[in-house]
Amino acid sequence: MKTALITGATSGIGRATATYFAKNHFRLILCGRREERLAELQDEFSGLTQVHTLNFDVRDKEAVAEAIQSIPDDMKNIDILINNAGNAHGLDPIENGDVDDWDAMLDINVKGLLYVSNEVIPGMVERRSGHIINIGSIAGKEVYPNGNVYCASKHAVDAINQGMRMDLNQYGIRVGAINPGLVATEFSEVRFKGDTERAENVYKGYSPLKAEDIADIITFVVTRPYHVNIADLLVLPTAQASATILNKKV
Ligand code: NDP
Ligand code: 8X3
Repeated sequence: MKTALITGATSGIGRATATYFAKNHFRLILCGRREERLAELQDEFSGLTQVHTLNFDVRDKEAVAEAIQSIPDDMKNIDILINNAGNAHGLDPIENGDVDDWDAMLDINVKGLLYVSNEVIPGMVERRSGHIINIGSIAGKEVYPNGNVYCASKHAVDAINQGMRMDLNQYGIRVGAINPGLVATEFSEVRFKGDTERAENVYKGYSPLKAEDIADIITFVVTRPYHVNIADLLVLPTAQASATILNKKV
């Protein structure tokens, strides 16, 4: 049975992916900062599969290392890494940007992804086996007004995904990105710092993707035969034609 480590498993896409993986009886290492949610997930999935939870902030290099090195021996060999933890912080024109928001996005979405990967990749290289899925975004393919630093962070994920694939190919490790458009999760709540009304408005008047849509696709990607690597996938709600073109009537 495969072992999967999912960052950002406490909400949205990560949580839905954990649910899909548990139903497929993958052994799960679930990560996030909200301990009570990790405990809930452990309870929820324990009848289906073996679950280990890790509570750390991906920004903290030492905490990332300590947490991943603490994984019990019987779950240490990670077959699948889902680099999902991330968020947008703010939606402001560059001249009004909040430097703390910029730090958060670059530290979490880019450096956090690298810190986690840095702890997991050596084992995959040693075993000449593994599959890494990086969760990018349409914001990693296009830039939209006021998206500046969030888009930069996701363009970095796109570049890292390509670079990882090239470097790890010689070890037989598969690497691919899933780049969603708008998905209704806690993403907008976080982006707008708890302004629920503004967050809900993002998804009003059309059908956004659900976290489960992306989880279903991730499950498809990681269950392909070994010779198939889905390297880069853009997934939009039907109502969305690009980062900036949204048909609110659908
Ligand atoms: P959610 O806000 O619902 O989930 C974000 C997850 O990331 C949470 O589990 C959160 O856990 C975790 N996380 C955030 N910051 C940290 C941190 N510093 N350390 C550890 N974990 C952290 O958003 P989504 O599910 O939508 O987002 C998941 C990924 O999908 C992100 O990379 C996002 O950029 C990407 N994405 C989202 C889209 C959308 O429209 N929703 C579209 C395209 C891409 P906790 O708070 O417990 O630490
Ligand atoms: C999340 C989707 O369009 O808000 O990456 O950037 S978007």
